[in-house]
Amino acid sequence: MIQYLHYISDIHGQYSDLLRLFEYGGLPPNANYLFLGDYVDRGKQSLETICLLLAYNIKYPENFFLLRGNHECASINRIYGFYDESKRRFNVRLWKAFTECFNCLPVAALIDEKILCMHGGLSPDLNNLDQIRSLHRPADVQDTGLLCDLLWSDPCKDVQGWGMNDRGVSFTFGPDKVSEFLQKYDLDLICRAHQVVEDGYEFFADRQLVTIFSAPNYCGEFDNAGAMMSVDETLMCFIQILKPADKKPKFTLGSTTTEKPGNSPAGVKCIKLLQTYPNRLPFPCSHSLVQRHESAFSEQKPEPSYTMIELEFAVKKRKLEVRSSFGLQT
Ligand SMILES: [Mn+2]
Repeated sequence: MIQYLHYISDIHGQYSDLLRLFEYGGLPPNANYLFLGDYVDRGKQSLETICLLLAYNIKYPENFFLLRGNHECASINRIYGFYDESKRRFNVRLWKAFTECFNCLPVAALIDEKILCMHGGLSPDLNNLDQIRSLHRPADVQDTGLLCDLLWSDPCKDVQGWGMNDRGVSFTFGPDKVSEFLQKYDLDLICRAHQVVEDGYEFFADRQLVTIFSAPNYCGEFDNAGAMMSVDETLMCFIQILKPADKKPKFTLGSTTTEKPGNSPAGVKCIKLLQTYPNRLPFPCSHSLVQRHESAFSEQKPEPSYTMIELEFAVKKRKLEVRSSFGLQT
């Protein structure tokens, strides 16, 4: 039986889309998940989103992992929606409790010693993976430095080495930096999030880096697809794409498939968070929330307004095979 680890990123409070992704990937502990951050802000249901994810993380600590995104930071989610939602629906104290929790989240993970995962990207200050392991927590995200870059930086194909970042925070890095980094640490792939990409996924630097963005129709302002990447024990990657159904496909190549990986226990041999969770992460929610959300999940069936596309690629050979597609990037 093929077993998978699913990567999801950037839910941004789009709770019903999160439920839809669970419907395709399967629920823990029958499926394994690594989330790449940005759970809150922008969307309408940041609280449902982060509570369900934290509850699963507590209930299934061997199968369900959450990394920190740049929105898991008080100075950001004070402005972009999470604070307002917390205050409107509960109180400011709850928002502060989440801030304490976010300040403890790990920021990077290593899969089978070959795939390095983080929300943003590389940092000019990163010279040794032990630097990530020894980042002090709880930590607020500063305007510069290693933690900031891991959460904020972006790849840029027009850059050689390090460049300015239009966000006004951190840097951009070129394909040369990705190659150099992978070679130095004997890694095969960097898997990151942080940027809206049209198809929900986008390769960079000859498939040495992949961006995954899982919120389809981001903010209701983009008509992007949302993607979930799944990796099996041979590090074969499968990308499933949620395409908004009202968006007319550019090309129709055969039928879409609803065959789904998942529904099986751990296949990836070793998921190592570069930082472990503290013994008592100050979670402002409890196990009972899982039960509440699990019943909510069975009641709130997502509407079938999305189509699913699947493709696969071998990390090592960087080979991409499109199993059925609407004319996507290959
Ligand atoms: Mn982000």
